[in-house]
Amino acid sequence: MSQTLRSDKDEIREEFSSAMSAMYRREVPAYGALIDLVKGVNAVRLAKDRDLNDELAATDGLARISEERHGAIRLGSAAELSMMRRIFAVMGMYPVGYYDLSVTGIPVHSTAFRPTSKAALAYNPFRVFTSLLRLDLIADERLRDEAKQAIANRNIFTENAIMLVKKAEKNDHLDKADATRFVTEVTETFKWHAKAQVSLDLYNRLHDAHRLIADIVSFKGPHINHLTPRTLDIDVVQELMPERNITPKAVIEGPPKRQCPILLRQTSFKALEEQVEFTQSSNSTIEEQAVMGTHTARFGEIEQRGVALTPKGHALYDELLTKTRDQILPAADGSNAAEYNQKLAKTFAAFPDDWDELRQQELAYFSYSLTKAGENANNIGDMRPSSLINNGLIRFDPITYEDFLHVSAAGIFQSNLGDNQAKAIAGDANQPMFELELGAQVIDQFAEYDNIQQASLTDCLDKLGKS
Ligand code: OOG
Ligand code: NI
Repeated sequence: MSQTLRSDKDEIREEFSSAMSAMYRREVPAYGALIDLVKGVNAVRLAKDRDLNDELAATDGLARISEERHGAIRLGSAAELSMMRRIFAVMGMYPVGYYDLSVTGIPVHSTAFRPTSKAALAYNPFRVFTSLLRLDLIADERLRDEAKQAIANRNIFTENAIMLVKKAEKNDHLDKADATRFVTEVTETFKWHAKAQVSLDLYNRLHDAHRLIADIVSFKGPHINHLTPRTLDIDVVQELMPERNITPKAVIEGPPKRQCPILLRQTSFKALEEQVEFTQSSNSTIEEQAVMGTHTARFGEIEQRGVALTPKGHALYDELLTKTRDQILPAADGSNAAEYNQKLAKTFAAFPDDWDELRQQELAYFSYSLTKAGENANNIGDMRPSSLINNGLIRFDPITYEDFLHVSAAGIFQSNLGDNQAKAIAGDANQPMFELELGAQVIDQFAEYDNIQQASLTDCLDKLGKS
């Protein structure tokens, strides 16, 4: 029973991920160009790199690569967030992690909805970084009330979507026809609206408080603001982007280029400036023509994913990144990009760059599986896992990082805010408030990786024990 249920959710998630991609391709042509570029680079890389091929095959990661992506949305209220949680649950996507962006001057806090089990991730790992506006961080009381009112007046979900969520929750299942209808209805929520739900005057005041507040409050829905394919070689894609008339950010966010990729490296291209029709001010008495303006919201991004780090590894990553950024911050115009990359690489020399060392020092998570020799082995006695590895009976492969990075996420937000927009918003992390708004607790990412690692090792030892 639970097997069929799981695959239900997986199929809905896959259908949804494709529908979003098709929609974004229509809405933002540069995204289509980027997808084509990434596909080409991935194919070349896989053809050249046998080890990478083997590693992806061993962790069930090969099939998912070309379909893999994440998106991001920003919501306005607890009601929107908790309904979104219920919608994602129908697709087998659950809130993992808490990201406090207020520390970087952005008035939101966030989670990532994604599948969690090894099988579901291998099937389709689609994730959506989901942020919630923190009205409590808007200083101006009148503006805060106007923003709250505008959010309260909108309904970002279709009636059918809500009806189908309730049906799925009740029966723990959606049949094929309902599943397809569900995907169509839910996709509506993510589409772009060229008509704002506020006046240009209110938009401008929201925008003055923070550009992101205007983006969240001004529209009838939480348009998907980017969709990010996964590349197997981000340095090559970054280099080739200008040839396709896409201008990337000056530097790649995250760790430097390494033999053993860790966590996540990302780069993005600037948001589009789009025409928007605003409502007439409520106090205007004469019939005005539509008030036209512009808004920058939607951008493109690519990422390369590496191994998930343990808390110890994550702490080392944070330490080295802070150390780098204490010495140099990448300039938006790219003028110090080479120097930044050099400093970053130099500082990160302190992070072991060898799979076995990363494993032995417990800096990263690995998935264990039997080698051919392991499958044929008998009488292994009471060998310890390390000897089983040394004797070639068990192999280990990096577990892909499925989550996001705080500093990188902040950088991505900024890339779409113009370069000097980092206004100081005093804030503090408030995970309990977020969980109250979400209507659930967020899942601890480390526990998830640890479970997958443990289960793979136990599985190997069981199989060896039986032979
Ligand atoms: C989300 C930014 C976070 C990432 O890849 O780190 C993100 C946003 O701009 O709404 O998507
Ligand atoms: Ni992103």
